[in-house]
Amino acid sequence: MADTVTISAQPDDLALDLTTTALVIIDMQRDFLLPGGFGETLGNDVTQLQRVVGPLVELLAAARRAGMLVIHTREGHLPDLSDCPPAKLNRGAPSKRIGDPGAFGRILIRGEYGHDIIDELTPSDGEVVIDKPGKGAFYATDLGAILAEHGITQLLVTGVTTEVCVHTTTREANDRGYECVVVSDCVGSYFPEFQRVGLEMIAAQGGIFGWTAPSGELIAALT
Ligand code: TIU
Repeated sequence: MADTVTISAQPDDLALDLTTTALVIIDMQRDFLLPGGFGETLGNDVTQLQRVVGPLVELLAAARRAGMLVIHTREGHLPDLSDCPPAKLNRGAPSKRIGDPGAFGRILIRGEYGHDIIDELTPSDGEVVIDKPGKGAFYATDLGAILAEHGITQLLVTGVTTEVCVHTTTREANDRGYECVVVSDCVGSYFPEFQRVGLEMIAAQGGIFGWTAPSGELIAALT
C-alpha cells in the first residue's frame, strides 16, 4: 500500500495521505437500520439504508487491513435523558420519541440493544466508539481531541443518514480544517432524492464542504 494516493472524486481528484486519514462510520445503529426499529416507526424505508451495509463492510475490512484509524459513532442519550434537549426530545409523535420503549429497547438510549451498532459492523477491540448526543460527531464529544492525538488530517466519512448526521459531521469537520471524502455508496438516506441531492451538495461550488467518491478506488488503494 502506497502512503499517498490520488483518487477520482467529485468535484475533482484528491490526494489522500493514508497515514493521516481516518475512517469514520456514522450511526450504523440497529434503531436506524433494522425493520421494526425507530427509523421504520418514523415511517421510513429502512431498505434504503441497508444497501450501505455491503460496501461499508468491504471498506471497513480494507481499512482494518491497512491499519487505518477507525472511528464508529452512535447517536443516543443517557437513560435519564439529561443530555437530550427538550427541543429534540419533544419532536415527533408521542410513543415514538427518544427514550420511549421500542422494538429493541428504549429508543436511542445508551446501553439498549437498538442503540448499538449492527452486527455486520461491530467495532473491533481498539477501535474508537464515540457516543454523541447530537447529529454532528464533534458536538459534546472527544472526537476532535482523538483526531488531533492521532495526527489525522483527512476523513473518509460513511454511515447514515446522508443528509442528517453525515452532513452535520462533515460540515463540522470541514470547519475544523479536515478534508472530508464522503464515500457515496457507503452513506445512505431513507429518501432517494435526499441521497442524490445530499451528495451533490457536498461537491457543489468547487467542493464547498468536501469531496465525494465511491468506495472501489479507496478499497483498491488500501489493499
Ligand atoms: N444518524 C442520523 O442521521 N440520525 C437521524 O435521526 N437521522 C435521520 O435521518 N432521522
